[in-house]
Formats: sequence, C-alpha cells, structure tokens
Amino acid sequence: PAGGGADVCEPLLTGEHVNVAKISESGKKQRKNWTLMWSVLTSDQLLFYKEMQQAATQKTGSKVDVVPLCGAMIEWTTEKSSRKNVFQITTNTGSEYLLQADSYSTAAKWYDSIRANIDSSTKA
Ligand code: I3S
Repeated sequence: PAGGGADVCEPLLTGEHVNVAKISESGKKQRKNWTLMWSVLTSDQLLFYKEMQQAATQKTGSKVDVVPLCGAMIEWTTEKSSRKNVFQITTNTGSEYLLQADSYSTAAKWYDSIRANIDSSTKA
C-alpha cells in the first residue's frame, strides 16, 4: 500500500524459538538466565520477543530486546556454557548474548544468517 512503511526492516528469517542468555549489558556482566525467546532476524537487527504473537502484532513495548548488528561480532563458544550449540554475539556497545538451540542445524542456520547480516550491515 502507498505510504506503508511498516516493513522497513524486512525479516530475513521467520521467527523461531531460540534460547537466549544476556551475559553483559554495555560491558557490565549480568547473571546468566536462559530464556526461550521468539527471535526474528532483520537485515540489521536481531529482535527478541516473549511470544510469537507479539512479533506479529508489533505492539509497542512487546520487544524484549533489540540487538544491533552493525559492528557486532559473532563466535561459537564452548567455554561460556555447558550447553551444546552455543554462540555468542557481542554488540559494538559491549553487550553480550549467548544463543543456543538443541538442534545443531537450527543453531548453525541462525549463526550463518546472523553472521551474514553482521557482514552486510557493517561497513568495511
Ligand atoms: O555460567 P554459569 O554461571 O555456570 O551459568 C549457569 C547459571 O546461569 C545457572 O543458573 P544459577 O546462576 O541460578 O545457578 C543456570 O541454571 C545454568 O543453566 C547456567 O549454566 P549453563 O551451562 O546452562 O549455561
């Protein structure tokens, strides 16, 4: 529709439940607390919602967290958790997130997609 600017950030992956633990905020360490989040990847942000419906309705305040991908780093880690298939995203503001899925293929799909979007949203 003309003038409809709703989908400026078009999701590149449909949402999916992923385990998320934020382990630091702006460089300050936080207590790890794994939560199953409805996660949506856009070209330059990773969005976490409590529930799928909140992502669909885009209610104000329904986003639990927004991870900016420009200048972020991503790496697999076996040291920061005893869980399998864990990778860490570090934002350019020093916030750190662990993401995990029991299925390696799910975790790897998210890792690859996020890394691609980090690369394309970060100027060399
Ligand atoms: O890195 P940690 O501190 O071993 O992470 C564990 C804790 O977050 C723990 O909660 P408590 O701080 O309430 O004990 C969680 O239950 C564990 O899942 C965390 O370890 P894993 O290895 O699951 O990330």
